[in-house]
Amino acid sequence: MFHERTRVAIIGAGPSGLLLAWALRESGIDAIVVENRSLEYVLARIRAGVLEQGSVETLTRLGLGARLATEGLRHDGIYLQWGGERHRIDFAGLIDRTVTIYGQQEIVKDLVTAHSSVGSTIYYAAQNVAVHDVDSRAPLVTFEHEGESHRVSADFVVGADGFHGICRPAIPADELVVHERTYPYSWLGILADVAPSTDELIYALHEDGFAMHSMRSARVSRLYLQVGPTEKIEDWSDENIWQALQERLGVPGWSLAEGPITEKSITPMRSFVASRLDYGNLFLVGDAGHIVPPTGAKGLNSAITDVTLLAAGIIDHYSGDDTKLAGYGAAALANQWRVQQFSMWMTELLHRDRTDPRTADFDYRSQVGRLDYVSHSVHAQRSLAEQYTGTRF
Ligand code: RFL
Ligand code: PHB
Repeated sequence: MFHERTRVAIIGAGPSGLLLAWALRESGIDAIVVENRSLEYVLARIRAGVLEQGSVETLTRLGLGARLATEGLRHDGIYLQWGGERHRIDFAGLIDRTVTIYGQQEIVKDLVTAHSSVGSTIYYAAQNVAVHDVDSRAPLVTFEHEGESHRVSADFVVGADGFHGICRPAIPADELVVHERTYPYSWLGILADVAPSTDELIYALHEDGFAMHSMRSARVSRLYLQVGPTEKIEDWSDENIWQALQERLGVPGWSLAEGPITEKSITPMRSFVASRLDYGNLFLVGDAGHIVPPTGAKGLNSAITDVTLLAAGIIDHYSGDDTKLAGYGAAALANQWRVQQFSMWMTELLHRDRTDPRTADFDYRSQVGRLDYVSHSVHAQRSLAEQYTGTRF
């Protein structure tokens, strides 16, 4: 049995866990990170792409902004598209704020590089990870690593272990309420080796369903299609994917360049919020505590907000002030509900819901009415711009 002691034991080496460990380390607070997947798996996971301006500022402040500054693509706006027309929402012109396109796996790579340069303790491919006594003053994490049993005692345990992790279930069921909603559609996402056919992201509502054109670099495109909730990726040939993208993203005088698809997967759409993000000395950050449908690009960004709030609370705790730590759950949830309503709004604005044939047509026409309103009202555009680029209240 290998016994270690640390101030903060972090479960999960996704962006939330690695960023929290880094932010704490910058303030001289030691942490141990325990991850059940291999480093290769963690580095290969393709997910988010849009960073709010505040997230870029946070990463830069923590010394993680070098590659982000040179390789990130700053976007001053997005396009909304419906009825064969494309309309630009000019964030920079409206509210002087921007977003940056930088893949989540690039952030994870930067964090892994930063941690390995200072020798942080991160256990990858840990097995049977379990948390114990989180409601006591002496919480404990146990796991197996390379055939050895480990026991880590800590002041705090942080669940940064994503939606399917073990930390949220460590809160007794009668202490936690789950607020959730599923949507009757999923996203089929692809990465393709082809230069993007657009300078900024296109979000399109089409009679056949939602489609989006995003990107990762000047040579790699990221595209999404709304598909049915039970569809399987095997049922979608590359040819059918491109055909649907051409159909839904097409506008007169513009064409979508195709290229080899290097990754494809289907993600269900879900909204989920745990009623509490703290329990005793256990704290939840990121997807462990909440999930948004990806339409508003908020999952990673709100995880970064959680980490910023929790890091400030833990740092103050070690200076003798527990005010921020005691307020962590309430502050993170307040931000989360703002993010939830925006993500739901964007999702329902842009997806086709044909579940009920009696309302499907009405719903579609009112979505078009809403988009038409946004395209004409500078107030609506400012509100969209403010929420998309990130509110920091
Ligand atoms: P993660 O990334 O799920 O990481 C959790 C880590 O915990 C590990 N783990 C465990 N470790 C130890 N023991 C256990 N028992 C464990 N169980 C799990 C996992 O292996 C993993 O390494 O959660 P985290 O760090 O909170 O990060 C959250 C983000 O990943 C997520 O919110 C975003 O990817 C959501 N998202 C987007 N967010 C944005 O802000 N902007 C976007 O443009 C955006 N696009 C997206 C997205 C998510 C998507 N998918 C696939 C869900 C697009 C898509 C398609
Ligand atoms: C992405 O590039 O993966 C992406 C962009 C915007 C979203 C969701 C995902 O709303």
